[in-house]
Amino acid sequence: MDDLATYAENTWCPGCGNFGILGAFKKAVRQLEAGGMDRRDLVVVAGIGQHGKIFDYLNLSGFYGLHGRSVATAQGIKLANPRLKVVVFVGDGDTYGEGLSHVVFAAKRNSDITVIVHNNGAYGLTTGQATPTSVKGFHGPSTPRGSVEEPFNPLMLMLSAGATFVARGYAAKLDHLTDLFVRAITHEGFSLVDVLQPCVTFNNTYDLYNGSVTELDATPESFEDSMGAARRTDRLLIGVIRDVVAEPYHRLLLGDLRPAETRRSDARRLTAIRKALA
Ligand SMILES: Cc1ncc(C[n+]2csc(CCOP(=O)(O)OP(=O)(O)O)c2C)c(N)n1
Ligand code: SF4
Repeated sequence: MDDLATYAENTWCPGCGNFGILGAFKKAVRQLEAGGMDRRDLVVVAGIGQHGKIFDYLNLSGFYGLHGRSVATAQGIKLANPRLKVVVFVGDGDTYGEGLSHVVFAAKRNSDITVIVHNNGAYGLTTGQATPTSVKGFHGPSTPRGSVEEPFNPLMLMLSAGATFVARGYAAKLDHLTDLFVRAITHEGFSLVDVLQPCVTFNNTYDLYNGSVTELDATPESFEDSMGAARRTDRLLIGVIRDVVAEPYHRLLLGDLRPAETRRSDARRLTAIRKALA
């Protein structure tokens, strides 16, 4: 029996890359449990979109954020209870579009959360509009004559913002993706895994990725080499592109404090607020 599954009926299109992400994540959770993690210490936050449905299909605790705001929610959860592992599932429209500033600042401050981006180059749930990672020429309801914009490179953006762990995976390479998820969640500090996720209905990129995705041999050592790996377009490199150690935000800000565990009772807080306002 799959004890990570739920009763929810899966409504993703057959062949959607999201199935690979769900499968790899379940495998990663089991590996982390085998290493001693308690799944009750894992919190899932999901954005709004096809990607967000992953939370419906996972028997784990969590929270649906607003579209574009789930990275902010995840940071709040981590600050309130730093003992928790917080994983956020977001879409490329959700987080590189509406929520861009949240993910940039989460990376800058090294917030100890893991962001998993279902990057399908389209706003899937709302029927295929162009996102910041849609390729030039992309046809959709918002770009009927083809997008005239160049996409931006999210990995280069995250590196520039100071992310301490940056990786790219491919939804069709399940074991490789599982390993990326385990490493990202184990990493102390901000981690982002950008997952190349074919959307069979609005942006079917299986052939493109099968022909160009290449596994990195090793994590680049210098920042410049990480940038070089992220920038490549002749091959799409998958693997860990950056992995460095730095103090996470919650420890810099709070030391060993755990606000959720040491918080005052409502009555004491009300008394303190009344006193402050008097
Ligand atoms: C603030 C706000 N703007 C727009 C919407 C409508 N909306 C819901 S899902 C979605 C698209 C999601 O696209 P993406 O984040 O790329 O995820 P996908 O569906 O492709 O997984 C949009 C625009 C919303 N719910 N809230
Ligand atoms: S529309 Fe695209 S992203 Fe949504 S379920 Fe179908 S294949 Fe997946």
